[in-house]
Parts: sequence; structure tokens; C-alpha cells
Amino acid sequence: MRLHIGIFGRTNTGKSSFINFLTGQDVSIVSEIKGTTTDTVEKTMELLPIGPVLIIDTAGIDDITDIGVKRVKKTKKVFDRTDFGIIVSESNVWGEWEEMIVDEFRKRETPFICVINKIDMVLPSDKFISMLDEKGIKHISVSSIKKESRDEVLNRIKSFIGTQNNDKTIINDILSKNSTVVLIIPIDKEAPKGRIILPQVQVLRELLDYGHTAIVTTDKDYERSLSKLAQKPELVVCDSQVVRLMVEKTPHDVKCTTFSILFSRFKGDMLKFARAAAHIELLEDGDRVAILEACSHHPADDDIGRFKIPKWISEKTGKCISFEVFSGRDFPENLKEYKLLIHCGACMVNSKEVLTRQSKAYEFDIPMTNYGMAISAANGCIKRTLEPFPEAVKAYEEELLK
Ligand SMILES: Nc1nc2c(ncn2[C@@H]2O[C@H](COP(=O)(O)OP(=O)(O)OP(=O)(O)O)[C@@H](O)[C@H]2O)c(=O)[nH]1
Ligand code: SF4
Ligand SMILES: [Mg+2]
Repeated sequence: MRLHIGIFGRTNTGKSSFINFLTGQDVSIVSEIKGTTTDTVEKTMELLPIGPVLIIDTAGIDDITDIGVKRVKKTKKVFDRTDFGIIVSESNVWGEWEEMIVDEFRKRETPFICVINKIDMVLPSDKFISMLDEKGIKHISVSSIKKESRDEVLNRIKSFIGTQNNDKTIINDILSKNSTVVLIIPIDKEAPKGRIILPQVQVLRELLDYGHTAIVTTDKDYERSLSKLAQKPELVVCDSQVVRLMVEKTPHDVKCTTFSILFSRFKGDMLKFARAAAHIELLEDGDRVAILEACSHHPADDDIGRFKIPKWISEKTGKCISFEVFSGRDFPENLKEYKLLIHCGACMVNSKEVLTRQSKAYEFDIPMTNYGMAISAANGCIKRTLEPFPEAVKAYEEELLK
């Protein structure tokens, strides 16, 4: 949910110094030796007046040594999740490396600025400033060793960032005022002891923020909880794993969906996910399906991505399909060989990264749906769970008819 600010540039331009200057802390190691930052360094903080941020320091993009090439590969992945980019350059230095960074931002429609650093040593020439202006690149000039200018620089960066991501809600916009919502949260082997997982907490918090009433129950107690309510709830939301039970036990005039479907809209392009879900019906014997987990987590015996989704899809289609799991930030190199990609709930990654991953799949013309939609489709109830989102039902149906 935090604004991800990615800092890029050549080695030694003062990227790490600038982060330390911005945060007022020693976040990254600084030295005069080129290639000091060898891996990405991340710092979460409340950076006033900008707000909650994740600042990502990267290795210099111009490192062409063997090990440097590996570092640059890692740096490049940071573009995928950067909401706001900063190129740190030195006065009057601009070339293929800076142009490469600009291209990466523009490809992803990521807003960015250039920070001209070390102006205590060399001031930018008028020619240099005009060149940036002509390219439409916004810029500020700083000295990362002049701490007294920090507030001014932060205010200027804030003005460039503007207001992003502030009006998007997970669930509130599909509810009427002071609504009652039932949340079904199974407490099984996969549920972390003593905790409720992040997407469920986020939904619960938003319901409370907007004055709705949340009834939280498990799958085992769902029917009993429902029978105790004086009035039917407006919406029921469940963990995808118990979607079949929710659909069976929920009165027909009550809408229902899943946490994962809510997040497919909150973090990504829901209509693209819905269209791709229709491809489950079209799978044939021998087709390959890639399951994409955005982070590496320890899989349980009956893990949702490795075990349950393949089982449900195989049962639904009756076809012999091969499922392969990819964990972490890597996309399969041989994307074209897959008939379908199924992305996890993406609870640990930001919206920018989900959208970038969707665009990559789209570029290769490979349908990519997500866990929630795949599970509903494989359980034969996707039209029911997409009901709160009529556009998504339409997208799903249109794709089936293609
Ligand atoms: N005079 C002056 N020196 C600076 C400024 N910013 C950074 N430096 C110096 O420039 C050198 C490189 O700074 P770093 O912050 O390590 O640069 P970097 O871009 O992170 O470098 P790599 O991690 O190697 O890519 C250090 O010696 C810093 O002290 C500045 O604004 N003014
Ligand atoms: S990011 Fe994806 S793989 Fe990681 S815990 Fe969340 S849903 Fe699971
Ligand atoms: Mg550095």
C-alpha cells in the first residue's frame, strides 16, 4: 500500500547519499568507491509530507563487470514495482544510461524526476537544464550533503508526486451506506497461528473505516452465524478455498465474492483477470499452466497453488494438464509455452507490480488470471462470485464466446 519510490542512476552519482539525505538516516552505505551498493536496499518509513513510503536504493545501472551485470538485472526488476522514480545524476552528465532509465519509466508509464546531485561541487549549466526541459523531464538540483535544504527538497518532491492511490477502496464502493458484510475466514492448517492474513485484515479495517458492520466467522460456523442475523447481509466475502460452501449456503438474493477477487480489482486490472479465467474451460490435454507465486513462502502439504488449484482445475476440465510453479519475482522465461498463467493473490506486492506483470503477459498474448478467479471458475461458480462486478461478468462471458 505504500508509495514505492525507486532510486536509479549510474554508480557513484550519490543515490545512496540522496536516500540518506531524504530520510535523515543512514539507510544505505555511502563511499567514493563505484559499486558500493551491490544489492537493492529497502527502507519503509513515514516520510513527511509525502506519507508512508518504501524507498528502494539500487545498484548503479552502468556496472558492466560480470557481477555488475547480475546486479543490474536485479536493479531492473525494481522498475516493475516503482510507483515514482528518481534518476540521480550529476551536473552536466547525461548519456545512454540515463536514457535507458527514462525508457524503462516511460514504458511503464511511471512518473519520474531527475535529481541533479552534488551541486555544491558543480552547478548544472543552462544547456543541461534546457536539455532536460526539452525532453520533458522534471528536475531538482540538490546537494545531498547540505542537510538544511531537506525540507525544501521533500516539499518539491511531494509536489511532483501529487496525490496518488488515495481514493481507491477495496470494498466500500460496492456497498450501500452502513451495510452489513459477512466475512468467512477458515482457520485451517495454512492459517498462520494467532493471526489473520493481510488481505482479510485490510478488508475488515476498511469496513470499519467506512461505518459498515462486519460479521467475521469461519466456514464451519457460517450457516449458524447467518441464521442468527435479524436481516440478511448485503454481501458475503470468503477465502477462496471455501467458495463452494459459501455459494451453496448463501441465499440467492445475497451477493457474494472472495477476498482474492476483491484484490484482483484493488491491485490489478480485474477485467483482464476475468477474461483470462474463461480460458480454464478451454484447456486441453497436454496444455501447460504456470502458477505464479509473487513471493517465496513455505508451502504447506495441501498448498493452494501447488495442490488445490491443480486438483480443482483437473477435476473441472477432466483434462491431463501439466502445472508448473514459479516463485518470487521471476516470470518464466518461456512464457509463450504456457496456455494459461495463474497469479497468486499478490498480498505481498504492490499494485504497480501486479499491473506490470499483467502487461507483460498481455504483451505475449498469454491469458493471466488470478487464484481467486481460477478457483471460482474451477468450482463452477465464477459468475456468482463476480456478481458484485457486472463488468467482470460481461468480460468473462464475452471471452467464453470468442
Ligand atoms: N560533495 C558531494 N559529494 C557527494 C554528494 N552526494 C554524494 N557524494 C559523494 O559521492 C560519493 C558516492 O556517493 P554514494 O551515495 O555512495 O553514490 P551511489 O550512487 O550510491 O554509488 P553506488 O552505490 O556505488 O552506485 C561518496 O563519496 C559521497 O560522499 C553531494 O551532494 N556532494
Ligand atoms: S504474495 Fe502471493 S505467494 Fe506470497 S503470500 Fe501473498 S498470495 Fe501467497
Ligand atoms: Mg549506493
